[in-house]
This record gives sequence, C-alpha cells and structure tokens, in this order.
Amino acid sequence: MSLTCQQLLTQYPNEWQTATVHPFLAECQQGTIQPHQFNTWLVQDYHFVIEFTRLAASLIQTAPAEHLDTLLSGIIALKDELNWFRGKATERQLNLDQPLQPTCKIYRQFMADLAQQPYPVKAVGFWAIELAYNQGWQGHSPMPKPYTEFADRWGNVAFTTYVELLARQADGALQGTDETIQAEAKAVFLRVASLEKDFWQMAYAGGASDSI
Ligand code: HMH
Repeated sequence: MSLTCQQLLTQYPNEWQTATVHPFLAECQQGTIQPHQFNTWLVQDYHFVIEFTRLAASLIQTAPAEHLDTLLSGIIALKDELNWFRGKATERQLNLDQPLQPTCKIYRQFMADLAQQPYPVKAVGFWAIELAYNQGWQGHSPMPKPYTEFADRWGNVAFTTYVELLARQADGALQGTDETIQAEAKAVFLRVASLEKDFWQMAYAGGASDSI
C-alpha cells in the first residue's frame, strides 16, 4: 500500500504538533504578542511566500493535467497574498527590504531544493507547508484585532478545503511510487514540521537571537 498524507500525520503527531502549536500563535490569540515580534514574522513571511510561489510554479511544471485546477487556484491566491502582505507592511510602516533571517534563508533554500525533487515528493511538501499554516492559525482562532484577519487568512474553511484537495493530489501522486520516493516524502514532511517550528521561534525571538 502506498504512503498517504494522513499516515504521515498519524505516524508523527508530536513532530507535527511542534509545527502548529507555538507561544507566538498563543500570544497572538491572547493579544499579548509584541509588535516587534509580529512585525518580524510579517516581513520574513513575505519573503517566505515569494519562494513558496516559485515552488508552486515548479509543481505546475510537472503536475498531471488533472491537478492543475487546484494548483492554479493556489497561484491566484498567492498573487492576492503577496499584495496583501505589501499592504500590511505599509499599514505598519515596515520596510520589506530587510535582510533575511537565517531561519528564513534555510527554509527558502529547502523549498528551492524541493523544487528539484520528483513531483510526488514536491506535492507532499507543498501540502505539508499549507497544512501547517491552516492548522496553526485555525487552532489559535479566533484572534483579537489586529490579528483577526491573519488568523482568518489561513484558518478559513475554504483554505481548509484547498488543503484537503492538496492532500488528495499528493496521495494520488504517491500511488504506486517506490520505497525511495516514499522515504523522501516522509523526510520532507518531517523537515517541514521542523522548519515551521523554527520559523515561529524566529518570529517569537523578534530577530533578537536569529540575526547574523
Ligand atoms: C512559514 N509556512 C510559512 N509561511 C507561510 N505563509 C505558509 C507556511 C503558508 O503558505
């Protein structure tokens, strides 16, 4: 039997929990997160999403035709998201042209490398990255202002449905793959879990302990 996304979540609940539960999110929900912590997250995540968009494009290059509809809807959402990030940065008077923090650089390099992997491995990684935000923000919802719209962006029901479609597509791509591909997919899933945890930690530190 082929590996599935659900099996990964079932096999590694603790690893996955560290990706989706963090004091950064808890303190956004309590309204006690400090502006410099939140702003660190916002600026670095903007740069994350730029590389994530390139990963999405690489999936489109290799996806079977029947997967394109979902992936293209993802690309359209990313166009809106990048503009929304720029708007939020303007509102908060943040300069987006800031140096990337080491954690953000490492995560971006991971995505650039993932783009070179076989489609089933990429599809699992892409799904895991979106699920981390879906569950992370949804699990700490509702959030008070000004964080409400952030929690809603990734926690809303339509986004959950999109992530479920990504899981179905990744499952389909994994069907009939050999052990090597499945082992790579598992490793990518665990790496995403770890990088997500690091990204929250980077934001929580507010740039204090993560800058070069
Ligand atoms: C770090 N993970 C991180 N940022 C995001 N925007 C997402 C996942 C979801 O796209």
